[in-house]
Amino acid sequence: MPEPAAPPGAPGDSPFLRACRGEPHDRVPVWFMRQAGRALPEYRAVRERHSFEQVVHTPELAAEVTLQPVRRYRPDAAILFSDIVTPVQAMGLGVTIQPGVGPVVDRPLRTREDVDRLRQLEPDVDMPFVLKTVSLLVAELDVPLIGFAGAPFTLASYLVEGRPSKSYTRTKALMLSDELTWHRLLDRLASITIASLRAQVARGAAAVQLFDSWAGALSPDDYERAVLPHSRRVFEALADLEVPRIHFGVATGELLGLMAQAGADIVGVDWRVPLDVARQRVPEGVGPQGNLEPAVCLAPQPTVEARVADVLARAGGRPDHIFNLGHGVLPETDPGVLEHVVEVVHETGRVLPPAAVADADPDQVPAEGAARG
Ligand code: 1CP
Repeated sequence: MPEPAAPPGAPGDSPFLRACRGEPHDRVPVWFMRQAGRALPEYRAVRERHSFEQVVHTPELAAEVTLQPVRRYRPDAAILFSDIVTPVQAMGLGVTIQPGVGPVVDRPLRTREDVDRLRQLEPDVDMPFVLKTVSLLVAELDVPLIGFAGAPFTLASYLVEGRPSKSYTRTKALMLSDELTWHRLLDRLASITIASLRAQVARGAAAVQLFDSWAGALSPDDYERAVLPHSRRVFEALADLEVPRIHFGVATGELLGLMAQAGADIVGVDWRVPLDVARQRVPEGVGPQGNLEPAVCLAPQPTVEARVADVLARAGGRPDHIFNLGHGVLPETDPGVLEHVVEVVHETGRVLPPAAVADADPDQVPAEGAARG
């Protein structure tokens, strides 16, 4: 029997899950991408004693690091501490996470023969430590746990380049020169991602986020032809689990409509597109997540508060908005500022009742007073 989707400590009527479903709730939910690690001194203390891989491979440590930001910031959701390359690393593909760099691959995948080295992921055999972490967290948390995985394109960018890239030259060269190998690679990565996400949900992850962080490097045409079918397959393969699905990428302003077509319930928006504009680019029924510019958290408090108010106003009090940063927490951020952002969102964010949403003009950014109720 599959385990229940909603963890015992995180009821299905939590503000985060209700917002994912577009249902009325009493406060604007907020969490931060990359809320674990990075800015937290208690994370750095763990990392002084253990490598990143040791933390991820030791369920008690990974659970502890996931809980650290939840204790401090009191967000409405936790996100599993792991990495998008963890599944392929666990399959023995020769990936290391280098401090200050990111994922580095011993033998990058660039030919049809290389791609054939990618087998299917068996989550229980390959990454039991991740699943144990999920189980520990679900037993401990009183907010929903978000499981996550890398989207086929973003994973491919690491595996083909061999390391973090700014231009994705080799990835694009493969995509544009050998369609058969490209689709074979993305198809295999989609299967790995599906297996990983399904296993996380089976252990109690209450929602999933697919990170296509670097999809914004593509033109809409290339995205639609070479990437969208694979991301769509991921979302379709999760539909029967009935957990909310979030789809996020950076610099994806021109892709938001196409990304929404992949089938997620919520589309993450980076800080480059105002939320009210983003809403016009996605169909009714797909909610926005975002989108405070992460660098705003380095500014003085009045600026932080004004920018939080602006995001809330542009969200218009609609019940399907999840407050987040437009990308991950910057390492320089003072954790106290994130704590304050959560308080301000909870205290000043207002969720309109369904009747008021129906009356609201979607093209109109409400005055600040209206958003603050
Ligand atoms: O809240 C959290 O921090 C949760 C854990 C988490 C998540 C959700 C980590 C830990 N990584 C991720 C996802 C991830 N990893 C993404 C998608 C999110 C995003 O867009 O930021 C990406 C692109 C990666 C790849 C990756 N892993 C990078 C980026 C490299 C680049 O291309 O610029 C880096 C630096 C890593 C290593 C990593 N992952 C996580 C941490 C805390 C670290 C740093 C390791 C350390 O402590 O030394």
